[in-house]
Amino acid sequence: MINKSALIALLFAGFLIYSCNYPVKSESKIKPKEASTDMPENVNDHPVTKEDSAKWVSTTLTVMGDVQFPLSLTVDSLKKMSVIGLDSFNVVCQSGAVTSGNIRSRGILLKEILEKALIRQTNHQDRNFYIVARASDGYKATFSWAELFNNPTGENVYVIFEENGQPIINKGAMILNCTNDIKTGPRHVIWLKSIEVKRVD
Ligand SMILES: Nc1nc2c(c(=O)[nH]1)N[C@H]1C(S)=C(S)[C@@H](COP(=O)(O)O)O[C@H]1N2
Ligand SMILES: [Mo]
Repeated sequence: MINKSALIALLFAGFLIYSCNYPVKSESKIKPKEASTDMPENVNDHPVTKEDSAKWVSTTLTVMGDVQFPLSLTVDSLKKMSVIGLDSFNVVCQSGAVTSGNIRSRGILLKEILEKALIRQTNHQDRNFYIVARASDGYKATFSWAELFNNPTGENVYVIFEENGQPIINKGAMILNCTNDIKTGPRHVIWLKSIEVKRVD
């Protein structure tokens, strides 16, 4: 004859065995997070301080590399070229965060600068160049010759010198952007200091 406390002890032991074999929640059963190629970025990763701007601002844009006429451009020289106005440009980080919104700007096409500097093409088939837009803090963006000269993107890459009716002070004096990029942040180069043309060996 089993007494009451023995029955309780038996039930408790049974429960313990059950819960060890069938844990309610198992770490291994938690679905791993989806792999992402994006860096975990957010708006707060992009503060531009007055100190940074004072340190990195470049008032000349050097065009160099595989070009016949290396150039040194200022905002004044850009103003003498074919200036285009842009409405409501948004800077969207790779993370999806809008870091700057609804910017009205003025600038010229990068293509016009490269046509002036004249890429040193030796013949008709010599088209494998890449163009690096470099900032004074070391940030850079890359374009290909075909992207600029044989694709609609060429009509969307600008060197900007004015935002919302004002000269660019904090992020300038010149900024490069590519308005048809899906995320415009990565190829939005603030503190632009050089455009470098390089031939693919
Ligand atoms: N020179 C320079 N340009 C840069 C960066 C930088 O660190 N240095 N950060 C980039 C990133 S990650 C983003 S999302 C955008 C943010 O631009 P905004 O601060 O003008 O909105 O600038 C891009 N351009
Ligand atoms: Mo970003």
